[in-house]
Formats: sequence, structure tokens, C-alpha cells
Amino acid sequence: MKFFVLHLAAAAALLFPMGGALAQVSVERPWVRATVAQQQATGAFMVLRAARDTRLVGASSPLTPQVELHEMKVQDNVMKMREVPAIRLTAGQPLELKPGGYHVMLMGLKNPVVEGQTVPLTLVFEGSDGKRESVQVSATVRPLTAPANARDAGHRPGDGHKH
Ligand SMILES: [Cu+2]
Repeated sequence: MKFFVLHLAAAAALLFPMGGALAQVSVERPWVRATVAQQQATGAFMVLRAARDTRLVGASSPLTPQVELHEMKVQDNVMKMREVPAIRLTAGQPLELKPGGYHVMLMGLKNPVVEGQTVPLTLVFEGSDGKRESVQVSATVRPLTAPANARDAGHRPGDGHKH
């Protein structure tokens, strides 16, 4: 099953339209952090790469209607998370969405997200010409104990945005 999933993700990247005006975005190693009971939010992480400058302007998933683009960063010595309208990609430069940085936030989850599950995600990119394109991704779910950026520990548990 794992092989099948990985294969699908690779195929999705390869099938991506190669038209000249498109950003030709590739998505590598997409994953979602597993949740525990009662946890209603988690993060999706991946490495994005685009042949042309583009912006990630939205994401969606059948798991929940509440999917946002977030950024975490230290402000006045406190790790803060906020929604951002877009995440900019520079041509040829990989950008990693990771704990402690940019991420796709899945909120209002009705059920736990468990290891072994795959989470379908649709990422929407907008090029400098205003044209939009969607990329389908199958993210694998990794356990809570998956190695994460140490800064993630500064994420306050009370804000309802556990990762
Ligand atoms: Cu978040």
C-alpha cells in the first residue's frame, strides 16, 4: 500500500502540465502530522519547487473545509502562528514547509488523523500572470514523534493549533 501511495504522488508530479506559462510546481515528501484524540488541527508539510516564480495561494482537503496557509515565527521571543494570504516561491529554489515555519493548516478536524492514513491535498498556485493551477498531493501521515524543528516546542498548547 505504501508503495502504491508513493507511486501516486510521483505520478501526480510527473503528470503536471508542462505548458510554457505554467509554474511547473513539484511537491516532494508531503506529510501530515498525526493527531491525538480531541485534537482538531494539524499541519501539512512538504518541499515545494517551481520552475517559475509563483505563489501558493490556497489549499483544500476532503478532510475538512477549514484549510489555511500559516506561518510560524518568533516575535518578541514568542513563537507565533498566523494565517498568510500566500507563500511565495522563487524559481528554482526549493521551499520547505515545515514545523516552525510555513505550513498548510488543517483545522476543524472531525476525526483523528492516524499514521498509515494518506491525506489528499489540493494546492493552488498563482503565477505572476495571474493564472491559477492546482496540484494534487497525497500526503502520508507521520506520528507525533516524527522529528521536528526544535522551535516547534515553543508552540503554545492553549491556542488550539497543535501541530
Ligand atoms: Cu498553523
